[in-house]
Amino acid sequence: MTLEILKFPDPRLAQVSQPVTEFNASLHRLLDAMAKTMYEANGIGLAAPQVNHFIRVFVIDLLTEDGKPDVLYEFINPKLSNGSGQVIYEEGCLSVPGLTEEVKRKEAITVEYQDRHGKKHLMEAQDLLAVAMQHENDHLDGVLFVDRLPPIKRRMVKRKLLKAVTL
Ligand code: QAP
Ligand code: CO
Repeated sequence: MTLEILKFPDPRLAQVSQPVTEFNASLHRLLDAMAKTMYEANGIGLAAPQVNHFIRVFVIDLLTEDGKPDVLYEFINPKLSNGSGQVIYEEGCLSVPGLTEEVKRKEAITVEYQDRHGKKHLMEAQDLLAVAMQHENDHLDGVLFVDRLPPIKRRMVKRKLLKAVTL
């Protein structure tokens, strides 16, 4: 069973998600369904609010060179900190299909998070993993990668996206 992915300009994508308090079977079922949904959509990251669950959860798998599942990361109640350096990646999003734009992010970050059992972890990430974590963490605060573009670019891209919806 895969989940339906909310698409821009759905206002639900702008909601702020709430912390997870219960690490129970329903959380585990959601995590499993999110991974499956991400793999079927050929994504490398998916946040719970993208599938209409407004809790602070996201999954990431950077995939192998031939696009197969590699290491599946599950992050619950993540707190990103100590960002350093800058990188520019061409980002896309399963909620904004067909659009990619260059976004400036921190090159390295530290993240404190819980696993599906509620156990706390600390992780350092660089490059694509760090970028993916920043992109997914933004979803938990109702922020899309298009919101991270410089203002003129952002207006241009949003107009184009809105036009494509009403056609
Ligand atoms: C977020 O993005 C991300 O437009 C995950 O037609 C983006 O999985 C992390 C996708 C950049 C790090 C760097 C987008 C698939 C997937 C599309 C995605 C599409 C098909 C995007
Ligand atoms: Co996204």
